[in-house]
Amino acid sequence: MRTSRIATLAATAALVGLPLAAGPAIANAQDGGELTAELSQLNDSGASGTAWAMVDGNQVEISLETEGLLDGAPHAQHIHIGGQNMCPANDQEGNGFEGALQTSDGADEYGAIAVSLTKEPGMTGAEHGLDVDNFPAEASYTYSRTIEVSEEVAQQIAAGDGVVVVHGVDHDGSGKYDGDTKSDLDPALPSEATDPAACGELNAAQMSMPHGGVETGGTSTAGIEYPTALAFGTLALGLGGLGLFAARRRATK
Ligand SMILES: [Cu+2]
Repeated sequence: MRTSRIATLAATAALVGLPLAAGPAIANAQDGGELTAELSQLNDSGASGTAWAMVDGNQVEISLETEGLLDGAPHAQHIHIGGQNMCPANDQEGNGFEGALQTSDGADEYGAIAVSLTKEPGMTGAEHGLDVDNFPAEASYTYSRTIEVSEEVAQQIAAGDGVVVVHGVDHDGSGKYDGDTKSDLDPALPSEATDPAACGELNAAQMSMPHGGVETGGTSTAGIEYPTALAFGTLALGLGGLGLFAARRRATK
């Protein structure tokens, strides 16, 4: 009887400790931590990828690796912010070709374009979201750029509100962007050119950026924040246990 009660108390205290343990890590990301995103396919595109981002003031250093995209066609790519700051499901249907998800169909999930991930010399504002001459145009590519954004956008990305979306899907397998459905972003383009192909939510890093300051900033920050989180969790567990024991003692008296 006594043993099972103690076991229950410990389990309850552990539950109480969990949300507290997550706190310090989130606060740390807002101070300019590292973020990562695993990109997975939308529209059954077969595309995938990984993104890393580091926010420092109003500078965002971002790297992106993709694969499985249509080769030889430009892939508009952006950081979206807004909506629920998340990705739609791969099987989510929209208003496009045979129910394909068009860019605006996912706005409730990933919001609007906040940063255009163009290559030099392309501009990076939201209004340059369809600068097709300056986007990567390979099936698999590596992209890296440090971009100046507004303070608000920097804070939103650091807080985990950014969603990386790569566009361009060859729905009919013709090997190029074509078809009668027009883009919801620009009716001069086929919808295939702008439909979302892959999406990933930028969250506090689970792995390090493959280049640039990996051994210094990223690793040491992670080394500090994790024990802090553990300490908070242990403290919460201890306090939770004490509180419950005190309540039990009062109840027995
Ligand atoms: Cu986009």
